[in-house]
Amino acid sequence: MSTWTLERVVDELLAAETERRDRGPITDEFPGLDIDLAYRAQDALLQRKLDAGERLIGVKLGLTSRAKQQRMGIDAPLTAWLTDAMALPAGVPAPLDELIHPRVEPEIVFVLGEDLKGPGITAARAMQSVEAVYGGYEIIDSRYTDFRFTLPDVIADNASAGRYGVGPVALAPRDLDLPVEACLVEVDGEIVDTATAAAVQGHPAEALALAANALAARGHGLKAGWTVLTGGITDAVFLHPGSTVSVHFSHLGTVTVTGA
Ligand code: 0L1
Ligand code: MG
Repeated sequence: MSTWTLERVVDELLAAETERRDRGPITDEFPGLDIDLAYRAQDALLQRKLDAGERLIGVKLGLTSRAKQQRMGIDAPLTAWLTDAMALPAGVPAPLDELIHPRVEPEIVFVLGEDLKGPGITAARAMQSVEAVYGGYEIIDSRYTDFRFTLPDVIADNASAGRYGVGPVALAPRDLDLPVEACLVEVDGEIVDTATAAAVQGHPAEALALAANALAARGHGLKAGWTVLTGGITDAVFLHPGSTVSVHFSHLGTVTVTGA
């Protein structure tokens, strides 16, 4: 008989994170971890972090671009939570001694000026709730060995959340043609990838609408002031000690992170 419970899923993922050790996919041992249970585990994992003093500051989407879906072999987007402990201020090196096998990916980041709750949210309606658009990055750090997981595994693991940072430029949505906003990813000065924000669901506002509608189905809404990471635009690159990843956006400036 399976000894797996929702609480054990959360315990194992939190232990992997705090002890910096990766593990096999939980679904290998617990096939009963379906999408519904995985989101309940994600919520319970968030609650543990809030109980420990972290603050909920937004949401992040995962697997919203074809580049990410193809790399991970999963063709469905997912939502996850952002807490203040994940924010890396500009110029602060990424704490590699707190991470397992971090990878960096460029993201379009929204800050909301008003609450947004589904159902029935369209991309146009979602965009009305956006106060500012930033170029940013996410450091993903799956708790699973070699980033090998199924959709329920990665949902329970809060979409591989590690750290994130935002660039120096904030633009109002009306001042940007977002789908054609380009980004260029450099590792130690070498260009490794390029894409435009249209890679994210055709328009990152589609990802925001998706989040609002998916969260509403679970009884949640997005709040004014929250940060929303709309999902990796390109594949993610490993962040090694002493190495610097820079993302140059065409209108949203440059954001840089170095592995400490
Ligand atoms: O580890 C992963 O790649 C899953 C999270 C995806 C994050 C993203 O697409 O932004
Ligand atoms: Mg991401």
